[in-house]
Amino acid sequence: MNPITFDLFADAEPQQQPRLDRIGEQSCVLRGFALPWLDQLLPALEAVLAAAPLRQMITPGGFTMSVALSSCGALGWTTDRSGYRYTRHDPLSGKPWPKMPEVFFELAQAAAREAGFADFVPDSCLINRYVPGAKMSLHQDKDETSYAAPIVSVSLGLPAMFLFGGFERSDKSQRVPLLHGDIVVWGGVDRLRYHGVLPIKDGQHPRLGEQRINFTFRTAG
Ligand code: MD3
Ligand code: FE
Repeated sequence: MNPITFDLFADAEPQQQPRLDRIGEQSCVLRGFALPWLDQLLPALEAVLAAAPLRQMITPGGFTMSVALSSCGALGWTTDRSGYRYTRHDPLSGKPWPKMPEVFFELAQAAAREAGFADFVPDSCLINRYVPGAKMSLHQDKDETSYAAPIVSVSLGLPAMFLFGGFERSDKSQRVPLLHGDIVVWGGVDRLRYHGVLPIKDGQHPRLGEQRINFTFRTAG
């Protein structure tokens, strides 16, 4: 072979983003992982939201969350003046939360496996809807029965700046940009880190319009 024309990187596609970005010891972003699933995911999302509409909930402190929420799966997360909890019924309708669509479950399990967590069995999918200006303040997710399982989060629509903090509220946060189709998996030692989302910037997403949708899959019960 002619050493001058030999290209060491011929197959490496260096202009493409790395598929897996590690953001913590047991956390990573799977860039674009949800994109091939979208045509199945979006109709399933519509069906869930028709049965359990998005609604803005009240925190125990009396503030209305800027993010609108719904859930599917056996358990759904809710908050009101009396506290945070997982329930088997949607308090709006009094009916059980919609069943978790198979495509949701399969995607969450495939992403967890890709991140090194075999046999993730989520029983809850929280659906968060952010419009421009909506945010989520720094918090920990501590309402689940066990912290052994990871959490899988799917970002769709407008971009977000995710804050990935430490184990005390005052610890410095890392900023992680999350784009349409990205999936983040958090587990093990990173499971109880503080985290949040900066206010969403104005914009129009070609597929989802003026919003960001986030699915958060958990083993809650
Ligand atoms: C990081 N949602 O619903 S992804 C939440 O984008 C929530 O809507 C954000 O925080 C969103 O509770 C962030 C989910 C997430 C969940 C658990 C975590 C991020 C995490 C646990 C540890 C570190
Ligand atoms: Fe959270």
